Amino acid sequence: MKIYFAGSIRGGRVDASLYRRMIEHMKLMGHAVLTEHVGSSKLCLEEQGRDADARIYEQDTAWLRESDILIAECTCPSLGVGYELAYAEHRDIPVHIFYNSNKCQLSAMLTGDSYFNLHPYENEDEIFETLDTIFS
Ligand code: 6K6
Repeated sequence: MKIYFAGSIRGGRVDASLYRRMIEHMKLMGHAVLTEHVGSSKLCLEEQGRDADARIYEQDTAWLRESDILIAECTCPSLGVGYELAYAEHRDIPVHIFYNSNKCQLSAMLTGDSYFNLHPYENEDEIFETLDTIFS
């Protein structure tokens, strides 16, 4: 499957290493993760100006349109990830949202939308078990 992985970038990188572990897990299952860079420790976080940011937007929305599924880690709030979730719903792309229920209160705009598959977790092992179930 082609997977779009969404995680916070300018919203904060506190969970970047978790994103990388989730991406690696999905790749080991034999899937293509189109957005591997979301787990990178070397991302540029500053605004790049309208033209450069437009290229990011065009590339990411193109990847999203060709994806079979969106996997999002939403513990760290991100406007960009919220946008991607709504974009995927609009195009009937299945969406799975992971969040640490001990660390955050997810927005009611996500928990209140029955389109989204919600996966609250308390420890990291639960994430990988759930990913195995989603892709089995
Ligand atoms: C690349 C080149 C220059 O700067 C960059 C880094 N920026 C981004 N690169 C790729 N995707 C991005 C970038 N910034 C945001 N996104 C997309 O939005 C990703 O797919 C994330 O899931 C989401 C994060 O949004 P914010 O609001 O936390 O940045």
